[in-house]
Amino acid sequence: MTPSPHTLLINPTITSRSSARFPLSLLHLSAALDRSGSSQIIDGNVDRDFIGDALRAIEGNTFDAVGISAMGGPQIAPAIEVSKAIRERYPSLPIIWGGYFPTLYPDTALAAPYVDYAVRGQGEESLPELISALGDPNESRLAKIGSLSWKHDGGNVHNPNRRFTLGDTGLVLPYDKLGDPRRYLARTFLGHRTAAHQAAIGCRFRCTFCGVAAMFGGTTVLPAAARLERDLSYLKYELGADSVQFFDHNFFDREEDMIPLLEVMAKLEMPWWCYARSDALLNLSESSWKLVRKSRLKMAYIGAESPSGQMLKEIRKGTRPDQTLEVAELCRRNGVIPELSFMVAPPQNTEEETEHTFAFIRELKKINPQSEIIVYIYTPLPESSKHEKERGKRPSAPLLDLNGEPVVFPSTPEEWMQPQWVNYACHADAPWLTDKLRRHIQDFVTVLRCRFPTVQDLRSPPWAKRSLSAMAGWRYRRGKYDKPWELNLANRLVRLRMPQVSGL
Ligand code: B12
Ligand code: SF4
Repeated sequence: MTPSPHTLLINPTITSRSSARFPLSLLHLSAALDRSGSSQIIDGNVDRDFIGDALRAIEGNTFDAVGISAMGGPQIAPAIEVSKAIRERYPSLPIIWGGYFPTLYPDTALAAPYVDYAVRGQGEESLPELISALGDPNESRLAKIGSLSWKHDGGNVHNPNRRFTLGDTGLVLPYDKLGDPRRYLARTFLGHRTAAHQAAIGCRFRCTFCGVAAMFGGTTVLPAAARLERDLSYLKYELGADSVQFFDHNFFDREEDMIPLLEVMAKLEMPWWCYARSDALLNLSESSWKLVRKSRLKMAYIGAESPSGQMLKEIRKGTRPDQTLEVAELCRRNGVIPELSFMVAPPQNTEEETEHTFAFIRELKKINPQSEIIVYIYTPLPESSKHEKERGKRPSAPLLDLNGEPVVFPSTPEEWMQPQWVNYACHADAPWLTDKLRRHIQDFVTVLRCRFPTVQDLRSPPWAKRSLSAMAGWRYRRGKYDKPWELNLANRLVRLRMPQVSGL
């Protein structure tokens, strides 16, 4: 009898221990792998010596492969570091990358000598199939694994995408593989013990700039209400969670499908946060809003993106600026804080769009002063990263840098580690931004977040937030954003929280 396969799963460090949430990707993969084998999880967000621990785990076990989760941005450097360390010490152990980075950039991931396989999209089916094929590696088996990208004859083979599923093992996720799972319940503005959870997967929209559209290509699958109730009840009654942050790509789908899920939420009454769209919230009937209020939705993150109808059309957002204003008012009436994100400095009409967005944000703040605002730089995905159904359709104008030269995206993981590309992946900088505009945006954001400190910040004392808000008052009123040296100085002492970096 051949022994059942054993896989090591690693989430390289991307955030601080206090911001660590359940590593849902690895929990889902682990549940799937354990049906025909076994797996171990190392989470670099809580285990700061995750590379040393990974090497020690490999030394004491016989793993068939290592699976590493990688998201573009600050996770690439530690993903490279752990992969290199494993390759050096255990050269014959296969290394598989999965997650957003290899999904969007499979050739770039495979360009690295320490990445043997890249799994695109959901890994629950592809990974166990791959691990099983590794025991008897022949090309015809590898060629049949959906969504697998692999090296062959000096080139890369990209097997066709597989369909998305919400496969249910009938059990809750294997949280006990994380040691004490309660250490992942965090104190947030939602409650004392906030859990992270993902109920549905995907999103039925196809916004051209979005990694989710690139991964799911406009599809979504919702869970059955009984499953949601089972999962949330476990978090509430077994682990003691008192609130939930939903990582669903876009929580509110069609109203008729949402009602059974909202009924579950209304029954459990755990304050919650989710991603949503203005049109979906505006389309909810009063009876659904009643459920939403009962369920204690505290905050909805809504991609407002731009105040320009033209730009919203170009990026295929499918919502309008007037809907953004309307949803801010609707949320106010229903006691939900809208967390509205904007993308400034697009490659065309860069300065004009940015100023227009600042003016629109001020308008929103008048309608609903509680609105929280997130300002990102617009950093579109390269054409090659789009979902295969979208590639080549409606290509956007070529991206040019400040010198008018075409923007060339990195072709290796190491290049993605360079600060300018980490910033690009984090929507924090773009090659067409002048120093002057970059500073102007930073200054606007400083004035705005000092004037309106986020409710998500539990760290800074209330007196400090009040003082900063008062200090920023005259600048905000007069629109004098540039060089807010006094706020920068005060900020260094107070260190206001940045939800766009750390999440809740
Ligand atoms: C939690 C989260 C984080 C956490 C960290 C998560 C972690 N790894 O520890 C934090 C808050 C730190 C974070 C940060 C960032 N994030 Co983030 N994050 C998410 C979020 C909300 C949930 C991820 C999740 O757990 N999903 C649930 C699990 C089940 O799905 P999954 O992770 O996709 O995993 C599945 C597959 O990807 C695959 N898979 C994953 N890993 C592996 C590994 C192997 C071996 C295999 C085979 C398969 C596989 O199989 C899994 C199971 O199906 C997603 C949005 C979303 N809903 O997915 C954004 C998201 C992934 N983040 C994103 C981004 C861009 C960022 C940032 C880099 C930038 C930013 N400004 O937001 C920042 C970094 C900021 C900074 N300066 O430090 C984007 C990625 C898009 C892209 N273009 O790459 C997303 C999609 C949000 C969005 N809509 O734009 N993030
Ligand atoms: S609605 Fe949101 S999650 Fe869906 S594709 Fe658009 S930006 Fe991405």
